[in-house]
This record gives sequence, C-alpha cells and structure tokens, in this order.
Amino acid sequence: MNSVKNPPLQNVSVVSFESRRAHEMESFLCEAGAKVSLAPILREVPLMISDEVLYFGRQLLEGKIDIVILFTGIGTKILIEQLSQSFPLEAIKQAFRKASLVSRGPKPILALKDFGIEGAFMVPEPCTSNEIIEFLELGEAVILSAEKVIAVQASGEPASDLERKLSAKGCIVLPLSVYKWDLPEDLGPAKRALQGLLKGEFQAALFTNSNQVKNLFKLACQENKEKELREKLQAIQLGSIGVLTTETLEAQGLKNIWQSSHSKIGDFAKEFCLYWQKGKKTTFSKRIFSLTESEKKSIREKVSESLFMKACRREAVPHTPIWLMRQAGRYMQEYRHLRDKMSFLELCKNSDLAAEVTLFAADKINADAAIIFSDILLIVESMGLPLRYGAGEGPEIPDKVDSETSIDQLREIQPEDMSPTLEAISIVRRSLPDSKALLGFCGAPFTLASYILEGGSSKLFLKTKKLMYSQPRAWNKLMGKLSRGLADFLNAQIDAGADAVQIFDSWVGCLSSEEYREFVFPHTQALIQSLQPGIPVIHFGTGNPTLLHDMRKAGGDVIGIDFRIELGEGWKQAGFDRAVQGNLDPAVLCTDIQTIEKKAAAILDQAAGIPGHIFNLGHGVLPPTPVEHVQHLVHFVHQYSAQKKS
Ligand code: 1CP
Repeated sequence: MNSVKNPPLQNVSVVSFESRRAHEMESFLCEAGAKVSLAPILREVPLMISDEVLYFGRQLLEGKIDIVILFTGIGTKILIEQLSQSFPLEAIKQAFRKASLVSRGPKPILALKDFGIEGAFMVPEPCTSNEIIEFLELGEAVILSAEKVIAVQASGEPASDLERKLSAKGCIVLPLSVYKWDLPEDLGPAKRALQGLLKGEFQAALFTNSNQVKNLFKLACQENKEKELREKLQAIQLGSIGVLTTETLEAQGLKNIWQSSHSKIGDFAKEFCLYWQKGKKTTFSKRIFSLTESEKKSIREKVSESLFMKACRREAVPHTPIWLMRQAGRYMQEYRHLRDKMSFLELCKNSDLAAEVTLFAADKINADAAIIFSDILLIVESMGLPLRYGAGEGPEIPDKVDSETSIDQLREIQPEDMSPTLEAISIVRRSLPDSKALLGFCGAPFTLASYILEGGSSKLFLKTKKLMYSQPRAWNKLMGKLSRGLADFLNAQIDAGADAVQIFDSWVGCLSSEEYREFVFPHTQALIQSLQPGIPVIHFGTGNPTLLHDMRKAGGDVIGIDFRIELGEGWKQAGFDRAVQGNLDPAVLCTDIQTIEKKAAAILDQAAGIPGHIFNLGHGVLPPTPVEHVQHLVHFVHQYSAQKKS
C-alpha cells in the first residue's frame, strides 16, 4: 500500500487500544499511511482453576455435559489448559468431541483445532444471547430442551443474560470463569494515549473490545477527566469492532461511531481505511443511521411480540394480522397532494418524507405492518443505470443492457447508495408503535433483471427470455450481480431497523416451473440464504401458482400467494411448515362493501384459523381503490378472524 500514491490514511493520527494483536493493527494502519499510537489497555488474566471448572471437567468426562458454549479463543485455550492440570489431556479431548460444541464466531473453533478437536458449530458474530438461543433451538445439529446441561465459557465477564435465558428454558447452566479482564501491567502507553486524546492529538480512536472503552474511562476517572475525555472523543472519529463495543461507547453518550462489519483485526483495519478514504460516509456503516444498537435491540424485543411477527413464526394470534402491498400510494388523496409538489423519485429519496408517507399509510388504514416507502427499481441506479418515471407511464431504464459486455459493465450494488431509504427505515422504526412491524423490501433478481433488460415494464418479456435462453452465462452474471447486491441491501435494511423483509418477484409467473428451476431458483435461493438469520423473509410472486412449490424451496418464512389460486390450495403448495400471506384480488376492493366482506371471509375460512396466516392482497392496491374500502377491509379482517378464533 505504501507504493500507492495516496494511501487512504495519509498522516491521519490514530490511536488503537487493541492489546494482543496490537502489532497486526499497527502494520495495517501504517501501510495505509496513518501515524499510529498503540495503547494496549486490556489484558486477560487467567484465574486459578475454580471448583466450577473442576466439577465441569468431571461431568464432561462422565459424558454428562450436553452442550458447551465457547465465547472466546483465549478462554477456550485457558479452559483446556486448566482442565489438563487435573485430568489427562487425551481424555479431555475425547470428552469434548462427544459433547455438542457451540462456538461464538471463528476464534474458539481455531483454539479447539490447536488441540485437535474438530466439529464445533459456529454461531456467526456478532451474536447476542437471543441469537445463540435461536441457534440452539433451530440449528441443525443441537437441540435445546429443558434438562439439558449446558456449560458456558463466557469472555472476561459472565454471560449472565444468556445464562438467565437458558435457565428460564429449564436448562441446567454451568458458568465457567477462566479469566478476567484487567488493566495491563504497564499502564504507560494507555496513560499517554489518554493525555494525547485530552490534548486533541488524535483524529481517530479504534476500539476492539468493549472493556477497552470501560478501562479508558476508568483511567480518566482516576484523574477526574471523564467529562473532558467524553468531549474530546465526541470530536473525533471512533471505530468499533462490533455491537457490544458500540453499545458501550453509546452508553457514554458518544454518537460518532463507525462500526465494522468484521471481527477480525485485519479486516476491521482494512474496512476502516476504506471508510475513511470514501469521505467517512460512503462505505456502508451502521452508524450513519439514527437508530442506536441498544434502541434497536429493545424495539426488536417488543416488536417480536406483535401479531404480525407472531404470524410469521406461525404462532397463534387472537386475530389475523393484515397489511396491503402498495398500501401507500395513489389511491390516497394525501399522497396525491404530496406528489403534486414533487416527483416520485424525489419523494423516495427524501428520508423524512418517505418515512412520513410510510407511517401515514399504516396509520390511516390501521394495518398491522408498515412497508417502507420506496420502489423496487431505485436500486438500478446503484448499478449505474438511469431511471425515470414518466407521468402516468411505467418506469423507464433507457440504457440498453443486452449483452455480456453491457452486463459486465454494470456496477456491483452498494447499499450506501440507498442511504435515504435506510435512513427512512430508522426514522419510521423509531416512531412506529411496537405493535406494528416494519417491512423492508427489494425486487427479486428475476423481476429486476426483466426491468433492466426490457428497459421498463413488459407484457411478453421477450428480451428477458431471449438473453436467458441464448446467453445463459451472461444471464447468470446478471442474476448473480443482482442477488449479491440485493442481499447486501436487505441486510442493510435489517441493520437500519426493518423487522422483516419482503422479496417481490412480481413478474416471475411468466415462466414455467422448469425455467424457474434452471434460471431463477439458484439466484433467489442464494439471496435468501445470505440474509441475516432470525428476520422473517416474505417471498412473494404472482402469475403462476405452480411455482409455489419451487419458491418454497428457494426459501422464505412466509410465502406470498397471489389471487389466482385459492388460499387453502396455495398453502398446501407452499407447505404447512411455512406461513402464508394473501390473497384477496385487489380488484375486489374496487367493488362494494358486501362483496369485499364476502370475499375476505372466504379467504379467512380457507385459512381455517391455522396459525401463520397474514392477510394481504394477491397483488398491490390499485389506484382507483376507495380508501374507505381498504379501511373497512382491515376492520373486517380483524373482527371476523377474532370471532372465528374465540
Ligand atoms: O406516485 C407515483 O406515480 C408512483 C407510483 C408508485 C408507487 C406509490 C410506484 C411506481 N412505486 C410505488 C411505491 C412502491 N412500489 C412500494 C411502496 C410501499 C408500499 O407498498 O406502500 C413498493 C413496495 C413498490 C414495489 C414495486 N414497484 C413492485 C412490486 C410490487 C408489485 O406491485 O408487483 C413493482 C413491480 C414496482 C415497479 C413500479 N413502480 C412504480 C410503477 C408504476 C411500477 C411499474 C409497474 C409495472 O411494471 O407495471
């Protein structure tokens, strides 16, 4: 990197608080041109072997431990070393292999490997206690149930939240403390860094563990300089390695935090350089949005009890939740007034107004979920394509994309290009009642590919099918680019605060099952498999009910069913191990109250009170729909389904 003309951090003074991998951090930052100060401020102090660890060792050897949850690489190493003081190493290794080992991130797995122990399951970082429990409950190989004996090797502090939640599930929890965090023996570098910060010598401070933040404030407290430190840190760029560290910084009232999406030191440093180089805003950073990690966590916990989220998980609910595709739009007078003043694209790119439209629509019709106001097509701009919405006509993408070369020239999607939408999600989530879920969305790869290749809307999809049949390599490149970028975009929406996401495959019904399987399935499946676990995915398509079976296989917790098949039959195709959403014909909303009630009741009768039905239309609300009809439908669905269930 030194050979590069303008290294990304040229002459930027950075203080790093990492300890064990301090020099690795230093070499990455120096290569990027930074002036680096290393200030190790944390050390792991192995504890004397405790009675708990001895007891654990005996139980493990007797095969009485079902699951061992390992939080850190260093802790795993110390644990095995401590045990080997009292038990033969070979026996310990064998006993470990017999238990189900669950590793938080890759480091415990590497530590186990050093002892020749393989086969641990990894819960990807960052993972909170809820995610670990979800993994234990839903993961493929470990089954959590009451009476299971679970040992938890936490980091330098007890994992009390996880232990409490496991105990509440009836498990027997053995906490294992093998080391504690402390200040380093040599406090010189940390104290010099503190002085440097107070004098304003640094432009950035990097934290790779939440305890580094705590220790820095501990040192400042000893000198009565906490307030001053906070002020100085507020004025520079802070880098955080993950959720816990970010939360600890936020707890100090700090907001100017960039959070890495990587937990490895090298990747953290590289990503930070990229962030700085792109003007500290373009690399996707969770911190540019207004919702903090702790806010998000507490909102998510409450929203997970909403009727919509319960239905996504196929849990019983007192009445059927309902929202409508295109619930914000031209059928609403207030929306039309707003549109008189600005173009559709201007509206989508104004995060405050997009948030307002989203909230207004969900409130006006009393829906159980809001969907962020945007459009599936905006993302094509991130691929370098122009997008226009002509008055009264469909969308236009005037640049021709019709060959492998033109597909190669398309940019990879960058979620930060969609920051107004991401910001709008955070704004909405903060204002939306906890009883309502917020949906993020994107177009599915096929539907977006069709708009790109046709240059807009289409009836026959000729250009799309032509490329698909005659240039499969080019087709797969386009679909691959879309599915990768859309996964990043949906994950960014989830980070910004979306509770669930919907994938719209609006035009996929122009294909046969065979074509779907060959040309679409692998890409949609890859997209869905790349999404953060634990967030419900609604997979919606229209036009060809015979695709439901393949769509189900491609993925989705909820399958969106259009109006061309009866709901009961659609659910059978989608499988009763999935929730379903649908499926009133939007045209029905343009008729009369009596017909609306009759048709809606028929759908609820078909759903037969089976947990996992979300009422919706089979496609979006049509512009001539009277808004009172929509309001009546929502009221009727709530009332009728409550009566059926009582
Ligand atoms: O004001 C206007 O003139 C713009 C009309 C409009 C609106 C309100 C368009 C143009 N898009 C939207 C919003 C929109 N689009 C939302 C907002 C959230 C909500 O549902 O309330 C969503 C989720 C979409 C998704 C969308 N856009 C889809 C998938 C859903 C579906 O209906 O199949 C599709 C296919 C589009 C493309 C699109 N956007 C707009 C138009 C006119 C079209 C073309 C439709 C076509 O090709 O026939």
